[in-house]
Order: sequence, then structure tokens, then C-alpha cells
Amino acid sequence: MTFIDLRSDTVTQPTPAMRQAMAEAEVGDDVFGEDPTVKRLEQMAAQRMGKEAALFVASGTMANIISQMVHCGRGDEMILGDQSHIFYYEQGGSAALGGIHPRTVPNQPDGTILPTAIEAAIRTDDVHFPRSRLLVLENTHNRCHGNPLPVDYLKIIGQLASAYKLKLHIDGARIFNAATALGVPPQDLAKPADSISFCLSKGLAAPAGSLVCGAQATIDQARRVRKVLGGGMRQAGVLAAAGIVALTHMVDRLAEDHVHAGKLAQGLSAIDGIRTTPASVKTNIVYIDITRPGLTAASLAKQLLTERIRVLPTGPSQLRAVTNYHITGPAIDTTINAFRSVL
Ligand code: TLP
Repeated sequence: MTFIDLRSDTVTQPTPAMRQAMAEAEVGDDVFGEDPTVKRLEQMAAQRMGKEAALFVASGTMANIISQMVHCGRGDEMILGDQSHIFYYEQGGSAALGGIHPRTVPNQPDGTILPTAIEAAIRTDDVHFPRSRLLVLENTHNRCHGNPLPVDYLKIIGQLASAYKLKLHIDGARIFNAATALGVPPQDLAKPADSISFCLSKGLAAPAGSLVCGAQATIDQARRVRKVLGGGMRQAGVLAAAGIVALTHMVDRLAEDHVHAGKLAQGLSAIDGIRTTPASVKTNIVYIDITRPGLTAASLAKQLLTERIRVLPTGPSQLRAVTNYHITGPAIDTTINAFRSVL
């Protein structure tokens, strides 16, 4: 029984080319710096982001905690959006593992944070206060409709960060979706960042892995932090090989996911009992608010299962659908029809 699985773009199966590359990968002990395939992936990633170096890590969450721990010491403060993945969905690892104090400021509906809000949150030098060290942005912004943050905005925030001597980390789990939607090279989006992370296992369909990219000294420190977190992997080239295929062959097709998401949002917007905002769908994430009184996200998701559609409840009356490599045009029509029949 096959499902149309829209819960996330993480649910994809590796492509046949990835499986072949994994089987044939040349490997070595990466903790000794001897895995040629990992090294190749790291070089490719650094080059794509326009940075000196990159580090292959297990997941997006690991990439983010490593970046935070590179930039902040215990008791330092990090300014980030109140809807950010780091704040919302990473188990408070900043505090639990890094001793880092998170200072949230409101995300606007498009995922940006107002420069005035950032400035107001920056601490002065006072014995009562933690030290402001790090600013974090997310691009695309998962909880804000997968919106891409544009180059001009990033430039302004980069200048603000430098003016106050803050480091800037960009959680770019879906940075290639942002670059695709904005029609700019990813290095333009990465430019103001002291570190940028991105994931191979989301829209790019690799089975695992993320990269942290930055200056050589930043990545040298990141390598140390990865090790203390237990993230030193040995013959990791079997995973990196799939990542190389992801970077080489899976980026250009992301535009297709965006078209599908737009069609899905448009189709769903005509159905009574739910609300979507097609104009806010610029990448592969569609949020669906339930407007029918008494109907919960959990029960609607359950009813959709009987139609072989999987979506993710993200709140009591909100669902999320994310298009990905396995979601075809006809699957979008099937999904819209399933919502219509269930509702
Ligand atoms: N996001 C997942 C869930 O955790 C919600 C998803 O399905 O969207 N940054 C961003 C912006 C993310 O969306 C995610 C994953 C991560 C970091 C963490 O990546 P992983 O899952 O590899 O640790």
C-alpha cells in the first residue's frame, strides 16, 4: 500500500544513483582525516557556499548545535527568532549542551526578524547581563511558510551583526530551496554568515548528513566540537557519497517541488473547512489551517490516512504538507481530491 507522504521532505528514499555511489565509495577513517569521499563532499560544500572550509556532520540539529558552541561560550547569549527551528524543535540543546542563553525576538510572518528588534535585544556591557555573542537566522524559514530570506535583507543583518561584533549563523537546512526560489547562487545568501549549515537529507533526498561551512578557523573548531558531541564518524564516505550525488544532481529539480507546493496550496484554498495562503508559498512547504469548528489537526490527518495521504500536524488546528522528490504532479491532484472528499 503506497502513501503520498507529505509530512516532510526528509521522508525521501535515496535515489538509485545514490545507492550505487554509496556501494562504490572509496572510504577511510574520517576521524584521522583519511576519508577521501568525505573530503570531496566538504570541498564541494565549501565551494557552493563560498566559504573556506566545511564539515560533514550527522544532522541539521548537530550542525546547529556545533555552530552555536563554536561561536558562544557558556553563559553567552544568542539572539534568534521565536519561531526558529533551533528554539522550537531542537530540545533546548543550546542550553542543555552549550550552556547558551537563548534570547528570542519575534519572527515576522515572512521569517525575517526586524533589525530594530535585534538592536533592542543586544546587551550593553553590564555585570548583570549575559554577553550577546551570536545572531541566528533561518533560510528558508520552516515555521514561516518555508519563506526564503532575500539577499538584501541578509546583507542588512550581516552589517548589523558586524557593527555590534556579533557572529551570524544561518540555519540553511533548506538553503538550496531559498536559492532556487530567489534565483540567486547560494553563496550570495551565505555571504554575511560566519557559519552556515545546510542539509543533504531534506529536499536533496540523501539518506543522512548536513554540512557546516565557514572560515577555516571556524571549521577547525567545529571539528573539535563535533568530536566531543560524539559525532566523529569513521568510514563516513558511504554517506558522503550520497551527499555528493545530492549536490550534483538534486539541486536543479527543487524548482519542481516549489511548483507542486504552489499548486497544492492553490487547490486546497478552494476547499471549505481549511485555509491556505497560496501567496505565501514560495518554496516546498504548505501550511494548512483548519477553520471547521470541532475538527482537530490530529483527526483530519487520521482521516486523510484512509485516503493514503500523510500530512504532519504542527499545532492543534494546523497541518503541514511538504513536497519532495517522490511527489509528482498527479499526486498533488490526488491529495487535493482526498482533502475535498474527507472534508
Ligand atoms: N526539520 C524537520 C523537523 O524537525 C520539523 C522537518 O521535517 O522540517 N533546521 C531546520 C530549518 C529544519 O527544518 C530542520 C529539520 C533542522 C534544522 C534539523 O535537521 P535534522 O532533522 O537533520 O536534525
